[in-house]
Amino acid sequence: MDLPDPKRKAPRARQDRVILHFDLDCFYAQCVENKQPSLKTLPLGIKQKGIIATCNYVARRHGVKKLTTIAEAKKACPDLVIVEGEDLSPFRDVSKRLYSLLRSYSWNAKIERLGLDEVFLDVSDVVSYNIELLNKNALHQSYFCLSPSDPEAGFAFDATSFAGCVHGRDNGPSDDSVLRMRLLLGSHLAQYLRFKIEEEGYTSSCGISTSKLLAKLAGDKNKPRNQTTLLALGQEEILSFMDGHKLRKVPGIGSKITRVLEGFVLGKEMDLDMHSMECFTTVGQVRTHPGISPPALEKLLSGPGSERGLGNKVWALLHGVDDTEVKPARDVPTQISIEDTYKGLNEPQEIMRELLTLTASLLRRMHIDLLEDDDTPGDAVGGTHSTLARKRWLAYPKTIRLTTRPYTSPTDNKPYNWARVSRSCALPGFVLNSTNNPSSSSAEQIVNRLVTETLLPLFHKLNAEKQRGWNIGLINVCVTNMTGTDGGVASGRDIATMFRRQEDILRDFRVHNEDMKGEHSPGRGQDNDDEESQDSDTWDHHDAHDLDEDLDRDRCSLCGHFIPRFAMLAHERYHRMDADREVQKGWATGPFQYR
Ligand code: DCP
Ligand code: MG
Ligand code: MG
Repeated sequence: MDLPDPKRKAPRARQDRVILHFDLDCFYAQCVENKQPSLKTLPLGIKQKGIIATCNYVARRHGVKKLTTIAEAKKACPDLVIVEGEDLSPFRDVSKRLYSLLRSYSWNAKIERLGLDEVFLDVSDVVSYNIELLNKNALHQSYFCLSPSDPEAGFAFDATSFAGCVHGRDNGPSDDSVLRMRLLLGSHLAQYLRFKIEEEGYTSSCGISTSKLLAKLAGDKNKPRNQTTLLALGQEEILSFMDGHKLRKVPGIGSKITRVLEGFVLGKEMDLDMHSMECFTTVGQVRTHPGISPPALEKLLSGPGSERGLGNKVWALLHGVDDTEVKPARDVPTQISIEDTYKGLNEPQEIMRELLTLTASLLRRMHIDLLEDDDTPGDAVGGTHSTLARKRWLAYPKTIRLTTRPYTSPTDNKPYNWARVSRSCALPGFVLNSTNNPSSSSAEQIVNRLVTETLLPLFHKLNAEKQRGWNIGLINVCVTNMTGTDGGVASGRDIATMFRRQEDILRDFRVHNEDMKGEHSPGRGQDNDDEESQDSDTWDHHDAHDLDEDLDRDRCSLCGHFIPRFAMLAHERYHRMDADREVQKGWATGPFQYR
C-alpha cells in the first residue's frame, strides 16, 4: 500500500468567518440603462476602445459576450444597440454610492472593493451577534438585528431555510451545526443587502462563504440577480467544489501559472505568453496529480525574482484555502490618478487636449473622494473652504505627478506596456482654493491653470530630448502624498474621529505602481486609484495582475529591483540616462521611489 506523501498534506481552510461577495450584474450596462430606461428591453453593448466592454443580459441571450470585438458582437446580434462607455466617471459615481450603502451596514468596517463593481464584506461579527438572538423554538419567526445600539433596526426572516440558492447538500434544520446556521444568517443578510442595492436601481449577484476565494467563486454560480451560499461544511466538500473549476477561474491563478501547470499536467509545451481566459485543465486534475506538491509548485513556478512561498500559496488555493482578510475600509485613498492610453500622440494640441481632459476628470475625482460636507458652525477654519458650498477637504494631496509612456518601443517599434517615466512636483495651492462644483467656470480655470503652469512644463521636462514626435502611448496624472487637514482640532470637532482619520490617511503611505493595468482590458487602465487597485494583483482575474506576474524577472544590479528579463537591457539604458530624469524604479512589482 502506498503511504501518503507528507509533502502533499492538504491544508485546512479556516471556517470561522462569514464573507459576502457582491458583483453587480452587467455593471456599465445597468448604469447606462438607468439613465436611458428605454434601453432596458433592448440588447445593449457598452463600447470602450473599440470593443464591447460589457453587455446587458438581453444581449447575452442573443449570444453577445463580454470583451468581444464590435464585429463579433454585431454578428451574434445585428440589432445590438451600442453606447460609448469611454468616460468612467458615471460608473465610478455609482460604484462609490453603492459601496457607501454597503459600508453603512458594516460593523467592523471590513469592506473591500475589487474593481468598480465588486465588494467583499466580512459580516462575521453581525452574524455572531444574531446567532445569539435566535429562538430555537421559533426559527421561522426570527428577527435579524442590523444595529447593536438600535434593536428596531433590522428585518424579519425565516431561519429554517436559506435565502437564495445553495450549492452543496443541505440536510435542513435537523443539521444543527453552527457553521450551517452562520452561513444561513449570512444568506439572509446578503439578500437584504441585495434588495437595498435594488432600491437604488441595480441588480447584483452575491456569494456567501467562509473566505474571499470561496465567496467569489460561489457568487458566480447563479447570475444574474441571484445569490449562492456555498454549503461546504467539511474539507471534502470544499475540495469537490474546487475540483470542478477550470484552473484559470481561480482568483489568484493567472494566465502564466495556468499555462505552466497545464503544461506540466498535460505533459506538453504551452505558449507562456498567451494571455487569455482559455483553459483546459481543472483544479482537480492539478491538485490530485502525484507530481504536484508545495515544493514541486515552488520549483515549477520559480524564476529569478519570483515570489517566495508561491508554491504554498497556489497549493492552498487549489484546496480552496484562502485566509486573507477583507481589508478594512479607508476614508481617504492614498492617491488618485487618472490615465488613458493612446496610439501615439505627437502634436502639441493633442497633448494639451488630453491633459485638459484628464485633469478635469482628476479634479472631479478629487471633489468626490476628498471633499466632505462641512457641518462646522460659524467661520470655517483649518483649511480652504468656500462658505457658500459648505464643503471641506478631508485631506490635501501635496504632490502632483505626471507619467508618460511611449506608444511603441524604441528598439523594435512595437507597442509595449512598460518603461513609464514620471516627474512630480508640489501641487499648487490654487487647486485646493475652491470647493466649487467641478463643472463650474472657476473649476475650468483651475484645470487650465494646472495644465499650463504645471503639467505642460512637467511634460516637456519628461520628454526633453524631443521637440515633437513624442509618440505618447499613455498619460497618467496623479495626486498623492495625502495629508490630513487640521480643521478637526481647530474647530473642536470630534477628536477621536480626527485621529481615526489621520490614521487612515497615514496607514498606507506606499506609492503604488499602477503599471500594466488595463492593457488587456478596456476600462480598468483608464483611471485608477488606490482604493480600487489595492488587491487587484491577487484577485482580479481579468487583469494582468496575477500572482504569477512576478515570474521571469531578474534583479537589477544597480537599483536592486526585479525587472522582467526581456526588459533588462532597456532598464540598464535608463540608468545611464540623464540624471535629471525621474525613472520609475521597481516598476514591475511593489512600491517604487523617485529620485
Ligand atoms: N470591465 C472592463 N474591462 C474588463 C473587465 C470589466 O471595462 N476587462 C468593466 C465592464 C463591466 C465592469 O467592469 O461592466 C464589471 O466587470 P464584470 O466582469 O463584473 O462584468 P459585468 O458586471 O459587466 O457583468 P457580469 O454580470 O458578468 O458581472
Ligand atoms: Mg459584474
Ligand atoms: Mg465584476
